[in-house]
Amino acid sequence: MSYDSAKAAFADWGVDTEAAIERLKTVAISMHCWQGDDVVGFEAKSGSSGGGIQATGNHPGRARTPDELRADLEFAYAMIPGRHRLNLHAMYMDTNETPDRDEIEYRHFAPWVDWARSQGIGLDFNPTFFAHARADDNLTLSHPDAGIRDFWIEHGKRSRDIAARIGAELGSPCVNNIWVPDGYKDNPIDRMAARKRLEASLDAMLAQPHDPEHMLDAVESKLFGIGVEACTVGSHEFYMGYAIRKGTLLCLDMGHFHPTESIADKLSAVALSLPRLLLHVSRPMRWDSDHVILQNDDILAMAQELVGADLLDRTFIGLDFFDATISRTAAWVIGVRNMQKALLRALLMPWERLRAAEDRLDFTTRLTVTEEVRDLPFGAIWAEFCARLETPTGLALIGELDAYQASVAARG
Ligand code: RNT
Ligand code: ZN
Repeated sequence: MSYDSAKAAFADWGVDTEAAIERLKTVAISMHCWQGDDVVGFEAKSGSSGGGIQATGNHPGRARTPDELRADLEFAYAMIPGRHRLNLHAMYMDTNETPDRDEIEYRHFAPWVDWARSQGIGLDFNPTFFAHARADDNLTLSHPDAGIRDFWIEHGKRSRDIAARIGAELGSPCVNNIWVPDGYKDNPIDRMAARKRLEASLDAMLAQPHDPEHMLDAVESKLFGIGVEACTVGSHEFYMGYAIRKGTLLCLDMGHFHPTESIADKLSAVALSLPRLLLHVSRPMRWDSDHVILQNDDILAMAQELVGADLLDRTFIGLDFFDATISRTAAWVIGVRNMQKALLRALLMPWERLRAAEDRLDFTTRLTVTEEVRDLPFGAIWAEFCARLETPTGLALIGELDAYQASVAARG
């Protein structure tokens, strides 16, 4: 179907496709560097990520160096319409030096900033509290040993300084997201002591104020992880209270709640108490498995809430998944595009008609409308969006993805 016919079909429902396309152009999604190399990073070490997170699979083509990762990222961004961001983790430093986590400095990340500037993209940042000997017990900021806590507090402080400098260099606030794996495999005796230690460590880490034009702190909760089944110190309640009291962003990861909970439902609730939110859009399957996101009900519901509750301007959208059984570049491209498609579908909903039906308790009409508009020619609008931003779709996209994967498959 041509764009003009599709535009007319939406116009019949009172939906302006041009406005939707223009709005979607302004949404930058923070693409996570760690899908490109199975959460390994570039420190002088080897081994698994630990902390209960794990990429599974051995598809050829894993990026082994910062240059390989940047090449893969450049390809992926070329396959994604619009201008987006890169979400870096501290363990992705680019340097010949071998600083420990409590020794990192801006210069170890400066090549990423030069590259981001050349690409015209913004950067976000994360301290790395896992994949390290001092995190092997799945206790970092809440460790009973003050020496270990201090080590991680120093890492967190340095990460904030680096993130602030990145944001200043690029002229765009760098979201610095704090996730720690801390928890207990079996029932702890003193949860309160652990949570008080985490709180005190966070307070020490966050004590130094930074210009919000350069850096924004975020804290990420979790329900449980492999090896920390009984208690996660930084639970949802812990961080929701902390974020409200301390004025940080709250990060909601879609894999970090009970599987029957709707994370979309939480947005409007927490947004009443928090001016800004961060999302880790992910797809948990039976556990926090971090599958590549689909255009499934969970993602569509999330996008609908962002649009319907008018939260797009105060929510930072980051992705968090890692699949090593498929082309890693294709995983990025599919995931980011699916987030955009979900947002476009939400932007193309007849909101006024739906709200009016709900307000007069006409739930029949509300349901009829949501189900009928699924049949509108969304694909033609998406194709037009991609064409205007010179990005391939369909078979042409698959050809590009295949050719790039073939070009990296020989990496060792
Ligand atoms: C882990 C958290 C966290 C990590 C990244 C790599 O469960 O989701 O966000 O995935 O920091
Ligand atoms: Zn996450």
